[in-house]
Amino acid sequence: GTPNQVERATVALDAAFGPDGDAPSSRSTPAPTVAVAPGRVNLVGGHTDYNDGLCLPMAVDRHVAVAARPRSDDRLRVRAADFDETAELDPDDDPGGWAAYVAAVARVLREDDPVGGADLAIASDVPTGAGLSSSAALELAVGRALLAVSGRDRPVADLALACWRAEVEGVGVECGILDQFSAALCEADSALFLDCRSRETESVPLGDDAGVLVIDTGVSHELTESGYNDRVRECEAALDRLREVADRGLDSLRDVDRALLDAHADALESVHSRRVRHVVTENERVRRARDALAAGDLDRVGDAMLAAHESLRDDYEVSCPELDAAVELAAETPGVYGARMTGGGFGGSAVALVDGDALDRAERAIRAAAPERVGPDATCSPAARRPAFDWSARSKREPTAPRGVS
Ligand code: GAF
Repeated sequence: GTPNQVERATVALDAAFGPDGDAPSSRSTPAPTVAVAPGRVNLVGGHTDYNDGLCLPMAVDRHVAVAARPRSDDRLRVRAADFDETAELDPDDDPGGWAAYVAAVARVLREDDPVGGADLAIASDVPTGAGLSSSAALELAVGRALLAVSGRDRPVADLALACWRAEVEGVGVECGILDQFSAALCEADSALFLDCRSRETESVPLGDDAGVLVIDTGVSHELTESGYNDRVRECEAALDRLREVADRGLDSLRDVDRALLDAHADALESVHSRRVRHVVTENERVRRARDALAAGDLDRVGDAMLAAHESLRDDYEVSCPELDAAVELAAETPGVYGARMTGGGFGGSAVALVDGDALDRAERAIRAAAPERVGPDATCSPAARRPAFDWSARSKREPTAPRGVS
């Protein structure tokens, strides 16, 4: 759980750098600042974000915690408790691995804020490569910690954008803003309707009847090595072609609707027309799911999720046999309204919307069948129980920079 990550990060900070950091011994040691950010699942709205589209993510009850103390110099020392590694980072270098995210966030923040040196320790229970956005959770928690120890403040959406830039420019994944906005803005027990063009958000409560399960296929996905950037390129190529043939201005695929696609599908390479069809229909599904969730119509949300999976599998081609098997297994489990792959795809996790009363039974049934049906390392767990540690309430009270918990 999260309190555990906060504790682990705090202990790791003192173990790695000493309780005094670089403070003169005559001064009493300040309690460390601890910043926290969650992983996410996306209920609907896959691969829409970099097309200025719509998404409906929710936070999972798994978090990255970063404990931090300011330094009197500019040095950035970081302990990663989960990897048993300690590094001193130069934000202008790319250290690779987990440290690249930390360095990139520090570099981007320092462009606008005099963010000073710090000793940091990271502890996380967001699995990596599982499609739960561990990297964005890391970026947000590091960003919050660095701002807080430097006494700086930023509106939370600005911090999310800075972390998105860190990912794109520092790590080289041409992603959209979904993951960073999810880690920054999702509230407990709610989905977040996110318009990636206007960057407007709206919390949509899940309601007491809904439960959510994560089925981790155990097949690791690595965005930097997957076909992710290929899909970004394909969308750009399709948009360029549509601009040539359509008689109206198109800023992004968000501006394409079914009528326009139908009118010009023949002008596109067939693979590009399928990619666009996914984006167009997925934006429609997000609206439908948002409205259905707000109305408590979980059947309709589940239908949108199942249709989204088919579209991601067939039109967008970012699924894999294990994800398809996970969705199929979930869909035939009593109490499940719908399921789909979540995250970038090519491995990682599926998400299932489940009748709250049937959640435990469905979890047990899926977990028991998953190793045989999905893959030897497949697991199933609830996305969120009411979190014992309410990070979202903290971030609502302190919208720009959560402070230490101790
Ligand atoms: C990954 C990316 F990082 C997100 O920006 C988003 O595109 C997602 O895949 C697919 O919806 O998580």
